[in-house]
Amino acid sequence: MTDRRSALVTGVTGQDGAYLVELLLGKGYAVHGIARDVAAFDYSRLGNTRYDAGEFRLYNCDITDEAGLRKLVAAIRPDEIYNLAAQSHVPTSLADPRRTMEINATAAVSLLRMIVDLEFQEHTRLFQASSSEVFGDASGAVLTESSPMRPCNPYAESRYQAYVASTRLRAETGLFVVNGFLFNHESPYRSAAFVTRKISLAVASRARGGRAPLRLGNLDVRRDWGHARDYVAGMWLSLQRDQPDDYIFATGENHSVREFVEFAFATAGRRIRWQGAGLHEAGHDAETAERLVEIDPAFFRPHEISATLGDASKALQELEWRPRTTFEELVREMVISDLDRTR
Ligand code: F7E
Repeated sequence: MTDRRSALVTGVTGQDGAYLVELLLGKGYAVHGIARDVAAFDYSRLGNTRYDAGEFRLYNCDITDEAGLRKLVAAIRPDEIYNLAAQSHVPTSLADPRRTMEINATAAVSLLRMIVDLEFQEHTRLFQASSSEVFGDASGAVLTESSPMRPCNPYAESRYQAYVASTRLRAETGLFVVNGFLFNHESPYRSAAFVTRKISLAVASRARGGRAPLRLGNLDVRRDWGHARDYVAGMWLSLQRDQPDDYIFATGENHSVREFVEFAFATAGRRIRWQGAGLHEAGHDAETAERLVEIDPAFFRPHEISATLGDASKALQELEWRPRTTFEELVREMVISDLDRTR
């Protein structure tokens, strides 16, 4: 690789990895992507970005393989590291808290330590992907960087631990590490394990004749949903500052799962009429009376966060970051992408 700026992106095969690689290549970086299975990297996600073997490299490495990761970090000596590797699904963290902790906390902390041990802290800056989940259920309060943190599931606990360790190491060693408290961010690349993509895929499946109703949990939880493309821009901006700090990335607007469902089906020309209540509620096509949505208790969570809402004014003031995509544009893009894909 040449003397261009270099970035190491962990978890490169995920949704955020795709957008971040595109952004960094567009800025002329030498990008080194690592993941457990780089064969899963989907080059079509890079869109029209120009890249060649000299600028973009992929490496197979599990983030929990400390020795393997250390070898790579030492050899690459990256200017920037974006730690996006994570077990990021809340229900999976309830089923497998140990693995969630290993990936999201233990491996993240050892990556930070590694930079210090290699004496790279004068040179290498690190973005640590954190989450609005660390704040727990704040009963719809508008969250800022100084809001109390009350994690209420293993996923949130793991993110919280990585946050605590990174701020401590920052104070102790001068390491340039930024925590980004990312609120829900979605796109056509989102995995179907998350509710937004589950909905957009169901709308597309219905449009091509599928008959199975979409089965969902709590329709009335509200999330501050933004577009992943906007959030990776914030990650990059946060590493360009003179001093490291922590930032909320959010839209400042929230919507219910119910609204997401209604808007997604409306994009495909269907209006939903809700009937019944509680577990017996169902969404029907207002014209044809077909049953489109039903409730499945399996998707309810033990400690649900009823609403999230973030205040990103610090990122706006210090990074000049703002979300560009509206809720309506996000839903439309996801649904249209799935309709096109299945056509
Ligand atoms: O759930 C409700 C569910 O799984 C959103 C991750 O990126 O954002 C994400 O975490 C809401 C929850 O995302 C279904 O109960 C209803 O209230 O799409 P989700 P999440 O758990 O909010 C945070 C910020 C992260 O950091 C995470 O890594 O939707 N919901 N019915 C459902 N959720 C799912 N998955 N499936 C349902 O059928």
